[in-house]
Amino acid sequence: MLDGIRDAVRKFLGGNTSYEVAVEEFIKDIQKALISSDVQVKLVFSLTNKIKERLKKETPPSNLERREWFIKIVYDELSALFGGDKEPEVNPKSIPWVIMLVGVQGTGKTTTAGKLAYFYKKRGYKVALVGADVYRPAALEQLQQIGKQINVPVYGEPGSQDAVGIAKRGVEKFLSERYELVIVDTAGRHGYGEEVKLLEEMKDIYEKIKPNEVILVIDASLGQKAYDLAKRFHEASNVGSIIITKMDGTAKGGGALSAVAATGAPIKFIGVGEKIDELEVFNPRRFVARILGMGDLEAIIEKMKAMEDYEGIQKKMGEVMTGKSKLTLRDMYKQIVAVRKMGPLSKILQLIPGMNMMGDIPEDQVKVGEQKMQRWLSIMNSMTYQELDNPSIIDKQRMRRIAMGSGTEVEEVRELIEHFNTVQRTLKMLKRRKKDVEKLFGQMGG
Ligand SMILES: Nc1nc2c(ncn2[C@@H]2O[C@H](COP(=O)(O)OP(=O)(O)OP(=O)(O)O)[C@@H](O)[C@H]2O)c(=O)[nH]1
Ligand SMILES: [Mg+2]
Repeated sequence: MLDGIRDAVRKFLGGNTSYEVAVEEFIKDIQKALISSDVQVKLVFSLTNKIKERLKKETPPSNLERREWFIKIVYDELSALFGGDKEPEVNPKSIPWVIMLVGVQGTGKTTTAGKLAYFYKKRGYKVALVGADVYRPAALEQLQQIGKQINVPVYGEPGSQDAVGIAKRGVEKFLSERYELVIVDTAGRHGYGEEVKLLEEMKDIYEKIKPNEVILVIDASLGQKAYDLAKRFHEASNVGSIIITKMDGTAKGGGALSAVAATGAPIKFIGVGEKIDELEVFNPRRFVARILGMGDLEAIIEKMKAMEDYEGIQKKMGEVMTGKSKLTLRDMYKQIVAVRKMGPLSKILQLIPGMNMMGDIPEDQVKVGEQKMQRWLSIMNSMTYQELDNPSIIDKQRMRRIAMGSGTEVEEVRELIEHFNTVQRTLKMLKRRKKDVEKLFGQMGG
């Protein structure tokens, strides 16, 4: 999925087919990528239909290209499915608050019970745990160990087979002791009759303890099965929220989308590791970016735009190296502006095909700090066109004038010019490696 979507975005933004054809193709690519990442087919189509509809109804803002705008719509709609810009409310709506965790075996219920206890304890709540799993060997010991680690009491009845009774007695005990948050861990397997029995038991516990909130715990790698599974748990116990575990181990998580659709419940947390503090409050946009494998999509959109400017500059550099044109401070000005938009130069170089060949240029030779860039831009703004196009005419007197005009020091003006000379030398050095360079600029269409 990661590569699928990323490739689709690249293809879409960089393609030379007509916009209409590209959109059709891009939508198909997205559908394919989502379906292969276990998002339910029905859901994928309702999503893409919505996107198509917006595409017809709306017009892009003037500062965005149509294609970029389209990508933004895709990102928005996908994020909207998960709650959009809202982070979920995770604090209990009232006190006391009883949480019951449900989910199939091995998804991480017990671990998550501990993580939640720790999370809320740190927020100042008086928290307790109840171990109502009587089927998994050593389930109670597992929970007790976690409880001990975070100093939270655990109720359990060793040897008992009465899961419903344990849950009820545990909750009652802690509520009578004025605990504010009671978290009940349940079984993920059942000795006899498996799933049907398990769901019956969940229903039973649910009705006896009347929790304020049932949280469905699902594993990020669950996939297509998530929809039906979530639906069945929802019917048994009225799922109120969802926690996706093991987000650290997979780039998938498409099943999460299906679980949300099946229950109408929001995702509250994601588990990102086995340790007690590896639980994050769910953030829809970050999550979508994560399952899409695109980092921060909005930043990418901006970078892609800056990349075009940058490639224009690179083309110019290519011309400079082949002697077709001369390097000027104007080029460097543009370069600095583009680089500032794009982030660290080393990262940018990796983004441009063929650029890794330049890997042996010392990093600090091309690295310029953010603050310095800002001052250099001011300096260049105080230069005449003549000076920008032909920096060698800048003598001491001109330096003084430029420094005054830009509110900087003569030393800084000198430094800028020295940097310019270094860049020029670097380009000459690259020129000597003509073969590499030709290959490089050939690839970039320069
Ligand atoms: N990497 C990773 N592992 C996790 C995460 N959450 C749980 N695990 C691991 O998943 C395994 C199963 O976790 P449990 O908490 O025992 O799962 P369970 O749902 O209680 O299992 P049953 O009691 O058998 O139903 C353990 O090895 C956990 O350490 C997570 O967010 N990331
Ligand atoms: Mg367990």
